Amino acid sequence: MALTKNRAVLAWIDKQIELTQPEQVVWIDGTEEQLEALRVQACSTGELHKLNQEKLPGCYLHRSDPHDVARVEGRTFICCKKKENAGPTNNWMDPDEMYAKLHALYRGSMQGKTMYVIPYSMGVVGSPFAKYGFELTDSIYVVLNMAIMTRVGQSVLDALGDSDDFIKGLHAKADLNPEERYIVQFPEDNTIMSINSGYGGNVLQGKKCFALRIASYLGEQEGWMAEHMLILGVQNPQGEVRYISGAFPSACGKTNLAMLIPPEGYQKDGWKAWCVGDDIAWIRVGEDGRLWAMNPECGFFGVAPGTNADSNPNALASTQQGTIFTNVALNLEDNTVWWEKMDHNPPKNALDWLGNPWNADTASTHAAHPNSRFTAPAKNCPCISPEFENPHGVPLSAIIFGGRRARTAPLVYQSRDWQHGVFVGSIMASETTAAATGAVGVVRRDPMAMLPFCGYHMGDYWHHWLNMGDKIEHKPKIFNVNWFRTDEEGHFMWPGFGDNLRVLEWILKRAFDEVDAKETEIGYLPYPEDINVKDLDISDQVLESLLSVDQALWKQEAANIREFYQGFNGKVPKELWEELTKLEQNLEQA
Ligand code: GTP
Ligand code: SPV
Ligand code: MN
Repeated sequence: MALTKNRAVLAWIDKQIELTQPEQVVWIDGTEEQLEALRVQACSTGELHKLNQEKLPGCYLHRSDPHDVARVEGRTFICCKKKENAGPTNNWMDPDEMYAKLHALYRGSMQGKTMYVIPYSMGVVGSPFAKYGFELTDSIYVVLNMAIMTRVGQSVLDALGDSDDFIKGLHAKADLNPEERYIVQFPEDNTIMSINSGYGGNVLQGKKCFALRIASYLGEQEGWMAEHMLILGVQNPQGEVRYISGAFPSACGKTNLAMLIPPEGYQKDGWKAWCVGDDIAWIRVGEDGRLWAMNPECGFFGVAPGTNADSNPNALASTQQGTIFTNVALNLEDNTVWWEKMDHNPPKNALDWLGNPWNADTASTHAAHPNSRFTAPAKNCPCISPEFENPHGVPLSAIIFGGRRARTAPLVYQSRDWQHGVFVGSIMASETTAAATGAVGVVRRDPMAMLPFCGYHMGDYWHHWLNMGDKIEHKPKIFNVNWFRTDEEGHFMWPGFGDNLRVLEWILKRAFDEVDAKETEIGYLPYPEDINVKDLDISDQVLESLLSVDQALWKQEAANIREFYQGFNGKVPKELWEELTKLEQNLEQA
């Protein structure tokens, strides 16, 4: 039975029922009883596998279709009326044409199935900054994941009341045909439609589809920002907590940085780190003239491989209860999960992510898929910030951009000012990862880590960043970091993970004018002695190399940026062209 009298909601849902023809419709009220009944049902059909409830209470394993294991950027569309408003970095189709195509695919696709109606909120329900949406889906896996990642159920309907301000989302697994897979955003209609996938960012619509693609468009209209950013609080020995947000491309370290554990020496001195968010930030100018960031999600959809007691103990702890694992290996010894680098004790009797027998002694393939994930409730995280549920979010002192670059980008540098900072974000580049289908390890430009997530023209998005700068009285300082520099032999030169706090310390000192820096062609770099390397096994030579600017590489970089900018049909803001020219001149004069 419908859980609301909202006419706009009911009228829209009726149309989707008529289109997809489900056998029955079930409204998700958000109660534990209902969710538990769905888990039981999913286990009975094999959609979920119940794990060892003593070791992993409330935890389940799901295997997606082997051809449906990552976001599909080539099949993701922004359908606005004018093609030029989607810009050169998005796939576009005329909305009418796309609706016609999709309606043909959705027609009758839920026959004999149940349609679940998920009312969900991005942000704390009732917060002035929360936004509400519905996802209609034929997948219990989607329902259970959305119930971890977002706030779902009756409270959302009550908060929405009879308003027609909601996001309309329809998802059908259909027959999972990759050739007919579509992830489509209609920003002008507040509408999301995804079909023929059952995986991650393709179908958990609150995440990338709504909280980034649609929300970035709304942000431009309404004067705020939706960004692919983690949010972290760093508490110094004086007890002050200073907040940082950071944009890194998919599988480039947001979850890890967000849950950072300070190195031992720092802990002894009283440093602490608090996680506010690990993937998405909604950012506004506060009445106090500072920039405030909130995390619209309430769970983590994190990369499993590489997560372990050394690299990210907080993430590991977050997955010990109430978690859904997707495409990891099943350890048959004790009915628990395993993935690459989880520990030094890989199972000999396991099923790999495909469900095939796997033995560490003889295997020549991965046990877990490289993009296997955990969906864990944020409240499980030992370092979750006391401000996590603050509807206003937290005030930002610094914004960092970063990517995976074997060369070129130094460990850290600071932009000269907001405009230069926007330039630094716009020229971000990173090696591609398994988070999206396609080649891995290829360097591509990924401005602000938003290349796959910006719901409108990237040039207009850069204008929006510049305009926001004019509205912020107390601007956060903007930095770029790179944890992924490698030496001649391909080894990482910087230890990374918890030791990244050493770089954050410098960043926050710069944000509060507490330390000097060296002016270079690309911006301000630390003097090597200002990066605390106490207890680290790193030579002066390596540190110096991490903090150097390679002229030849940067000249190539500048030429490549010029070419990149030329692909934006004249929509790159003149301020960014000026910054590029300045960079080229600086490199010429050096
Ligand atoms: P999405 O969820 O796809 O947006 O990814 P993310 O940005 O949250 O990336 P995540 O923190 O899950 O890290 C992805 C991979 O990068 C993992 O394999 C990590 O082990 C690795 N990684 C993260 N931080 C560091 C670091 O500081 N140094 C090194 N060398 N690797 C890191
Ligand atoms: C990413 O790819 O940036 C993710 C995972 O956070 S997904 O939800 O699949 O987009
Ligand atoms: Mn992400």
